[in-house]
Amino acid sequence: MQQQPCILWFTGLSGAGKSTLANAVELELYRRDRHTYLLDGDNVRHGLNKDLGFTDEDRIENIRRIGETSKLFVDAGVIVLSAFISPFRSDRDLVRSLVNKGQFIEVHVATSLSVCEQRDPKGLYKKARAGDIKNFTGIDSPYEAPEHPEVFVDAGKLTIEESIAKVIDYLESHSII
Ligand code: GGZ
Repeated sequence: MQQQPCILWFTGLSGAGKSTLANAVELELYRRDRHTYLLDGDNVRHGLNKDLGFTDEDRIENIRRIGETSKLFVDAGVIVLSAFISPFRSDRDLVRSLVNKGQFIEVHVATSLSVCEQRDPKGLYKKARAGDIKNFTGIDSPYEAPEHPEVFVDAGKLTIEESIAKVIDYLESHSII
């Protein structure tokens, strides 16, 4: 079995579909007997990073730790799927610099703010608009979109199958799987 370890880094707004897509891609890789590990808010912000909030400073530290953790998995030969808003370009570039060229694959889950806000599965946008949550990405905290992501997915327009296929096609065409 061919497998090159790498970091699949899913970035995008809250509600864009990052975790959904990362989970679906992981399932597809599992079906193909690939060795993966998925990092997202559910297993990181409640544990390793439970001391961090959503100020710019805390987000920077959040992504730094996740980047270092992702690198450890890459050292172990794993395909890591990391799904975080990661709003700042410089932080994503820092993670890119931790691994070898070609091992950091930025997947921009580029669902528009209006679609994310309509979905609002946890009611967080509503609270942010009302001022009950401060520093909410896209409302009163910035999101710096990737300029040259390896994979661009408009999850507001594509089906989940089409979105999975875009990521898998990239991995196959770059001989990662
Ligand atoms: C953005 C917030 C905030 C604020 C709580 N801004 O949709 P969710 O709920 O499940 O995903 C969001 C998650 C973002 O955590 P990340 O670790 O990915 O953020 S970052 O990369 O910017 O460090 C959202 C919830 O946490 N959440 N408050 N103010 N998202």
